[in-house]
Order: sequence, then structure tokens, then C-alpha cells
Amino acid sequence: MNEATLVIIKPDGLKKSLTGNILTRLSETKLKIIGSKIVKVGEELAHKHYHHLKNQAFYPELIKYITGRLHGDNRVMVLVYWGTGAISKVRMIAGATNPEEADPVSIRGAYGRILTTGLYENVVHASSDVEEASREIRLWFEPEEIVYELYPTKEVKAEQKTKRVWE
Ligand code: IDP
Ligand code: MG
Repeated sequence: MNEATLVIIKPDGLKKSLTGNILTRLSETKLKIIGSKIVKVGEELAHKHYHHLKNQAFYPELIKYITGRLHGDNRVMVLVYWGTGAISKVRMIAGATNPEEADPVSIRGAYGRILTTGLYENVVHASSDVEEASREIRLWFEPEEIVYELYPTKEVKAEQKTKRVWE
């Protein structure tokens, strides 16, 4: 079944210049990239993305990680991959959550590490099921930033809104 999944190359992936290596590994899936961008991750987005983990002991460290405060660089790369079995194909290449337990040839096995704080610095995020993918893709992307119409949309009038344009 065709499905979409969200991938985030976390701040350690960008800082370590691993973007190319990770995209090359993900291309083994033969899935289509239907959206991609570099995002500056603020607190609000970070909390929304990881809200289901808020009671975990590692949560404050996880928020520091995804907002780039651990690496002094708040950029991540977010991508939407689309195709048959996209969620499991990407999770397979990403590897287990704990980089020490991940298959050494998976992305997390090859490039991840466990910090002395205990946090798993594991280079990539990948949605774990269809519901999570839908929630995450709609959180990180606007409809017009994805080339396929994945989810229902609606039109709203935004006349009062100001936006920044090139001078
Ligand atoms: P996932 O990224 O494999 O889906 P989640 O359970 O959703 O794993 O956790 C989100 C992120 O939180 C992980 O990718 C990892 O960076 C971190 N994390 C998860 N579990 C632990 C843990 O037990 N100790 C330290 N960090 C963890
Ligand atoms: Mg998860």
C-alpha cells in the first residue's frame, strides 16, 4: 500500500555533514521524495513533535537535542517519502532507536551514539505508523509544500495576516 512517512535528519546529522550519506542510504528504498526543506526548530514545534514522550526522564535532553541546543545549530532537514510500505522501509534502514542495539549497517547503527547523559543521539527520526506519519507531516509541512495531495485540505481566508517577502 502506498503511504507517506516523515524523515528528520536531526542536528547531529547536519553538524556531522552526514546529509548526503543519509539520503543515499534512504534512496535504497526506491521511495519518492515528495517534500523536503531545512527547518529552524523552535521550542513549540519540538514540544508538539515529541509531546507523547513528555513524561520520559530523557525528555528535557531530547528537546535540547531536536532544537539544536546540544549542537549549537538549530537546523534539521525534513523530508516526506512516499511509496509502497514507506514507513517500514524507512524504519528498517534507519535502524533501532538505541544506536548501540541498531544493526551496524543501519543509519543509526553506523552514525548514532549514546551521550553520557544517556540520550540516544541517533541522527534521524522516522515516523513509526500511519497515524504518526499523518500527524507529523501535517505538523511540519504546509499542504503546498508537498507535491502530492496526501490529506484533505480546506481553504481559509487569511486577509489579516502579514507575511515576510523579499525586499
Ligand atoms: P524512535 O525515534 O525510534 O521512533 P521514540 O521512542 O519515538 O523512538 O523516541 C524519540 C527519540 O527519543 C529517539 O529517536 C531518541 O533520540 C530518544 N530516545 C528514545 N528512547 C530513549 C531512551 O530510552 N533513552 C534516551 N533517549 C531515548
Ligand atoms: Mg518515535
